[in-house]
Amino acid sequence: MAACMCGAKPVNVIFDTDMGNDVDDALALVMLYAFRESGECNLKGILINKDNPYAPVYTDIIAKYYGADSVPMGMVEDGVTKDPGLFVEKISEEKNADGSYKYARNMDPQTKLPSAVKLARKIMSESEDGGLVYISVGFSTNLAAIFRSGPDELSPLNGLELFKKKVKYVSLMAGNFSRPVLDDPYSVAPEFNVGCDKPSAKFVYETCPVPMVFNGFEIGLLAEFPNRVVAEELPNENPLVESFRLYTNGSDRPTWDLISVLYVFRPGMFGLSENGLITSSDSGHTFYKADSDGNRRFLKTPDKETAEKIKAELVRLCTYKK
Ligand SMILES: [Ca+2]
Repeated sequence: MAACMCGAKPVNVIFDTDMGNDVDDALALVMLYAFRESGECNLKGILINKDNPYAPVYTDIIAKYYGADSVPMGMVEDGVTKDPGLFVEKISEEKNADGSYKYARNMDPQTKLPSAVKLARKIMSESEDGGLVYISVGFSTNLAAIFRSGPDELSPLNGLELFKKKVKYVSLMAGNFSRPVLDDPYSVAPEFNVGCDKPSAKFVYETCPVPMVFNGFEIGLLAEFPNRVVAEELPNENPLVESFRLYTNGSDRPTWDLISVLYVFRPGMFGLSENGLITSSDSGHTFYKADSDGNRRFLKTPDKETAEKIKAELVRLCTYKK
């Protein structure tokens, strides 16, 4: 695989995650490290949109384990989901018998990180035009704040102008675009990433100045990440192993966030809807309307055979040997 990528330019990525609300964010991040290793990805920054101080600490632990802790991180301001969830605090606080931390890290919950907006503006101001792909696998809190940001010492452009100039497209996990839900959006509860920060989602889907590719709730359900692979194929000292156990209690887990990463690097594995408009309501439900002038699309539900291929590729990437 690496050989056929020779000469191809790596994709410059900003990764925006609610790390800690589900274990798929951690697996999605490991995929980015796999693509970094194969020369396909240049991970420019990680933005945290879960507003708990252990979210960045845990992210740093994963980064350090994979030797990628030089990637800068930015933190959400006034974000949602302030609870630690099931694993980020536990993994961060776990100690050895001698009192040292079980998992190495460069920071603690008191470490002051730049705001996600500042870091995003810095990365964008240093990027070539159209040179970035933005992957969003949590809430739209940071995106909304970036869009609303004004000119600063980093760029005379406001957030929307800067984003339009520097970002090629957004790949995001959000909403639900299965056939029955497209026909009756109110038949299901709002998807988590939309429902937790409804005003930001609504604003971002309406105003995002570049194309957006939505990966709906229905896709990740079709390719569950096998618990067996994590338990048996990853070394025990990998923090993912314990995280997966704490979160899933031994079950397989849908690959929601992993799909949005995979699309960026393996677009040929997915079918896309026609261009259209995607909006969300005050209630957090998502709507699609075909429109040749629109630049929002969603991933089509893959058939069973394709879903198996997607799953195999996700497993291969998440078990790469660093
Ligand atoms: Ca997530």
